[in-house]
Amino acid sequence: MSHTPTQQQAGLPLATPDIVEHDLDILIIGGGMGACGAAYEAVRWGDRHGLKMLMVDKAALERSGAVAQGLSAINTYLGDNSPEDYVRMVRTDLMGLVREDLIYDVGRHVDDSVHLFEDWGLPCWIKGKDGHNLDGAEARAAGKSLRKGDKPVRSGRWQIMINGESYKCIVAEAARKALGPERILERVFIVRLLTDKNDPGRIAGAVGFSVRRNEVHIFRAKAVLLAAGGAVNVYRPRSCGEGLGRAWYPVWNAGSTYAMSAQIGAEMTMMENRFVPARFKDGYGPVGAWFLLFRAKAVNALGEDYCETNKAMLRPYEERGYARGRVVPTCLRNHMMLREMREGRGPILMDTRTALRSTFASLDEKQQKALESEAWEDFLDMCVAQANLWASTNTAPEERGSEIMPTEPYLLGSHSGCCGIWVSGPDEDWVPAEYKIRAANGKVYNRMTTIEGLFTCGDGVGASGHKFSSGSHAEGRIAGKQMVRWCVDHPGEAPMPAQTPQALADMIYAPWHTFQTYKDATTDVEVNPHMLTPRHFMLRLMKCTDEYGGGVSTFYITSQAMLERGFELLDMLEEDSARLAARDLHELLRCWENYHRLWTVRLHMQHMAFREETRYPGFYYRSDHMPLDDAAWKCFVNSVHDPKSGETRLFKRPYIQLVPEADV
Ligand code: SFD
Ligand code: AMP
Repeated sequence: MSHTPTQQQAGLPLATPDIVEHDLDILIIGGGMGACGAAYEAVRWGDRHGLKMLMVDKAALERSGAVAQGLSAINTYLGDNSPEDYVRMVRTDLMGLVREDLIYDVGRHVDDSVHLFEDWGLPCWIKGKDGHNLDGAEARAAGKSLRKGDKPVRSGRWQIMINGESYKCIVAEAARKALGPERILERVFIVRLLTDKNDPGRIAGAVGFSVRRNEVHIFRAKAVLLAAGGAVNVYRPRSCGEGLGRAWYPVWNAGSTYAMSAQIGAEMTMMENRFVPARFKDGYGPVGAWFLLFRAKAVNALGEDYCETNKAMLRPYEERGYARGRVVPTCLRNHMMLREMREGRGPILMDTRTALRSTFASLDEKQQKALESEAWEDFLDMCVAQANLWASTNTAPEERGSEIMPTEPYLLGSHSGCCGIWVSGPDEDWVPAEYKIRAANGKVYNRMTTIEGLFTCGDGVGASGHKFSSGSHAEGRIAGKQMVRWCVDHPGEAPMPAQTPQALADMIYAPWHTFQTYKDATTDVEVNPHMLTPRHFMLRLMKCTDEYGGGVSTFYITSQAMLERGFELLDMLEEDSARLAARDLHELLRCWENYHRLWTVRLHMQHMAFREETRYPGFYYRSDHMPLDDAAWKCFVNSVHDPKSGETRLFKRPYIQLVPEADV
């Protein structure tokens, strides 16, 4: 690492940042579940080869990413289930279009990550002798553990309960211990990936800047893991005004994974997919534990279980083999709820009262109290805002139900959605050639993208949802090991980026220069004809996507004509993005987050325009193509952007079924 002249740290960025250069074998972008898994495994295999590696997170590792606040459940733990059944569940939930090789691969490895979490100190609930639930502390005191084969407390078939307020701290600590502090760089936001000057199909590194000091960092690396999470605040949230910062998924993940990979020409897949979670209204509290653990029902204003009264809405999908067995796809559950809202039978309530009271009937007073605190802990472990909201609105869940609502759309690849980057599957006989990406050396590297040396995991991998926290970690471990293999197979110099460090620094600090140039044109810097603040930019972006790209204001409906108008507005926004201005380092971060949001959500809309059917009713509707059309669209929609011409090409790739049908 070389470090050019030192500058005094300052609140505001100086016009000329220091340029810090790093020469590495492996660069890990992100510090979330996937990245922590990758670091753990890359160190395990890479240290013996003396590989130089660095993890770079825009935030502080201990609390960064989606698991920052903690979680109360691990949603993927197979236990007695088979990886084949896991594939069937994910396939059914995601309307039949998934990469079964990738999902199977996660399924066969994920429990090992959960056992590591437990070893590292994560308290997991375990069934006691009498069938009662032991929380993490009680289980430990009783000498029970998942690794030893004791049975977890399951909220659902795939989900297990944890005392997970400190989940991320525990996973981050293991990554930090593996890497050591000198191989972690926090509070550095990666802006762009860099490809080789002689071969644009090969990764050469990345560039970013410190959000605490005036430094631009240039990383040259042979292998890069891009694990910067999903995209939030790409659609106008239901919350407004001072509540605007509240969202379900992590507000600090701004689509960097999708934008940066697409920009350098990586093949993307299923970017039309999105996730619209049903959540407790305004606080965005999770519903899974209520539905699955407490067996609560959601009802309309008339007290009707709308999943029963609207059963006929599922028939067209059941008839074609969707919504099979016990799994009703998440989008179709929304589909039924949305009908109630549209037809005026809202608000929709989670019937917490009946759920708690019917469970109370079989419990003594102490057990009732324990159950009540479990219900609160579900929020306190992962969504404190919802507990605050319940407390401040005098909500007693045992007395009355609480409103739930479908939220604004999120783009992600690890939860109940599947947009992301097209990657290689494992190099094994059962994986079809169509699912393998062969590198120039003739070898196949699991989880490598179509850009040589660029890997991804978690939210980054497309067509492979329902990994959640544990599966993202396991997938990071798979990618981490493969990156080591890549480096060992490619001795010698790392590829060289085409751009000079100074040109990259100038690009990154451009919004600061814009501010310097125009700040005195008016007396209020926020009202200035020459420039755009990042906040203004984001509001304009979200208004456009919401109104034209199937957001909440149109009940998730869009069409070719609507999308086309949206593209016009987004193109104008992109033109104006050259005038984004940053007053300080914080705003510089916000500017670059917004560039990433714009890229990501436009690609999402381009994919929606290409797929002429409604594959995910309840997530979005193409009003001009309402039915599912298996004959034309039972395939992946992929895209490749050509950085030279600026064109994005969309095309189909075949879906190949690997796991035979059976009821799940
Ligand atoms: O309740 C840059 N998730 C749940 N998983 C479960 O197992 N159980 C649950 O209970 C889950 N639920 C849940 C979940 C998430 C959230 C937010 C809530 C509730 C409220 C999902 C998982 O958390 C999720 O699947 C994984 O965390 C995904 O892992 P990964 O690694 O793909 O993403 P990340 O953890 O968010 O990490 C991203 C990292 O990137 C950094 N970053 N760094 C540098 N430069 C940039 N430009 C960057 N942009 C981002 C971030 O700082 C972070 O470190 S429930 O809903 O079901
Ligand atoms: P959520 O809190 O909605 O993120 O869900 C947590 C887990 O429970 C995920 O694995 C969901 O797929 C699952 N889940 C949530 N609601 C339901 C439901 N009504 N039926 C079946 N599974 C659900």
